[in-house]
Amino acid sequence: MNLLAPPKKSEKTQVQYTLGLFDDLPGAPGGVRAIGGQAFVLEGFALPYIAALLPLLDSIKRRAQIRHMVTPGGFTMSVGLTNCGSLGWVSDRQGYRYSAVDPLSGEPWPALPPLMLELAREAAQKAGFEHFDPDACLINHYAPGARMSLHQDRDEKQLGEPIVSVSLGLPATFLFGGFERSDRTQRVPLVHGDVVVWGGADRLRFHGVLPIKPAEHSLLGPWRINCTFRKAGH
Ligand code: MD3
Ligand code: FE
Repeated sequence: MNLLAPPKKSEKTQVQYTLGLFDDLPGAPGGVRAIGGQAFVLEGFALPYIAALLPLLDSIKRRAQIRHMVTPGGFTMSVGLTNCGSLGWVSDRQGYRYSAVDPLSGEPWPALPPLMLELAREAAQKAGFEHFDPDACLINHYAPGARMSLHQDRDEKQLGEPIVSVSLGLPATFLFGGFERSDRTQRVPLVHGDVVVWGGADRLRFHGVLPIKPAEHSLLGPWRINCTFRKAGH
């Protein structure tokens, strides 16, 4: 497979609008869809990184296993997760927080590999956020049927920093809401290789993921993996 080729027609979702600003970037594998004032889908942006990225994710999972965390309300999440970076997101009956150690092993989380840092930085820059310096990468694993209910991400110390998310494997419908849980949501289809960057005002919108439809992905089998890069500490 030529990883530098543009995404196949079949992998493309409907284009909402493309910003002329990005049209002449050399080597851009796909278009850019704006889904909010400061939220952008970079179509296929991660495709050139995937061959190198998958073995890095395997190695992270060997050292910090995928687990299903319990929410403060006592529900077990359908999404399995792990982390890399100097901080990792954890949840238990006490609440949500970032922790420098993996509570299962008592060890620090695996380091953020340079290639993953580069992917996150390049994507943030393409969306207009310079000098993104993430210290946490949350790696979510969705089997068919797994979902993420509407929530806000507000545990990070610097809410001015963007979040970069990389979608791999099975397609998903991302729900992008407003600033109140009850606000209407926009459905954003995401496919393998898409990268989404959220910043500014859009950073605090409610969001979630609809249940993943049963299917097999040619590289990842019956899984969707989503890596979200965050600046969680100071
Ligand atoms: C939009 N993950 O881990 S992408 C999460 O696909 C999370 O696994 C989803 O929501 C997933 O918290 C969605 C990441 C994402 C992260 C933060 C956001 C999207 C966001 C903050 C504001 C708006
Ligand atoms: Fe989130």
